[in-house]
Amino acid sequence: MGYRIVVVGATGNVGREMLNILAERAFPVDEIAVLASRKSLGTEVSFGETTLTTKDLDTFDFTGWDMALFAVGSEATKVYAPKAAKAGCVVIDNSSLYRYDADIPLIVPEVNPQAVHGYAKKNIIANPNCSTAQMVVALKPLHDRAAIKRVVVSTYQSVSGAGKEGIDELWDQTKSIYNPTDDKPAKKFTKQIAFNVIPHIDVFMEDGSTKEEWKMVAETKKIVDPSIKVTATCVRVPVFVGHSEAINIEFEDFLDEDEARDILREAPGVMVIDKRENGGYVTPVECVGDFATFISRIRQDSTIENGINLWCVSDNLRKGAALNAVQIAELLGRECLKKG
Ligand code: 11C
Repeated sequence: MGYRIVVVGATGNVGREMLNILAERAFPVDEIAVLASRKSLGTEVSFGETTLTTKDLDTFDFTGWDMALFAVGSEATKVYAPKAAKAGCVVIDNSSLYRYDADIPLIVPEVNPQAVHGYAKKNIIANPNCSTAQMVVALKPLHDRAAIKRVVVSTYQSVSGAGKEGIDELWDQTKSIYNPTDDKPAKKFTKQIAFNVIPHIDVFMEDGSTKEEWKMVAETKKIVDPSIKVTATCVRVPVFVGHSEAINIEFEDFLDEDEARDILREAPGVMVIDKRENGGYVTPVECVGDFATFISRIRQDSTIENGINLWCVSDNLRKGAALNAVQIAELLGRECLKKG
């Protein structure tokens, strides 16, 4: 016996990945409904070997459905997630709307699976930001061994984090560089993204950081440990899919680089590719379509007593969004909504 599942925002990049991953991981589905806004109504999407036609989110009745995976912006989530939750359908939400609500669990299943039991307070579970998800998968097993004091992270985030418009802008601008009569000025991004990097993701906060940077701080504290200090610089780079992060970690206790590598090799969701030779590390193009968070370049930071540097790469549409949401659905099913 399986679940009655709804995917909200099924025509977007993340919604489509959710459907792919539900099928790839053979999630026990009895029935699936795919919902979209009016403008995408009737669009066909693939679910394994089958083709599904989107229904109207506005008029959909969530009663009797077990879980709804939401992949729409905060505005639409604010309207429809409470409707679903009230109807008894557990919402797994990919937007940032509920992440910082103390009554709503924010979950990365490899890191804080025990938090799933908190779902019942509001019938909602939040999925973290992509740049946080991959980082905490790497941090947690190291924190368990040597207690992390402080993290300094610089991100290299792909344009797919900004949705289809981000992907289109990089593609069109890259082509236009070779055809100067076809100028493609920045629209989605604040500056040219082709052959450039932009140290600005999401809106500016009062302290000069950006909201993306703030999210990495707040979400790491909520998911892993509130005592961990995090400082982040988030940068958009001309890569289609796959976020990369250079992470510097300071621990309470000494942790040798070889032990860190061994710990990460055993850690759930992590794949260590770390050879000290040309190409002995993972780059974003190699992680696309994969489930793992890849860790490379693990090495001692010799400028502090207890420090490690590493390089962390993952598919932002998968571990950073759709995969993590499906893993939450699996966890919820296993722990709280058992069937059969
Ligand atoms: C980006 N990380 O790369 C963002 C996308 O809070 O879920 C995801 C934003 C979020 O632009």
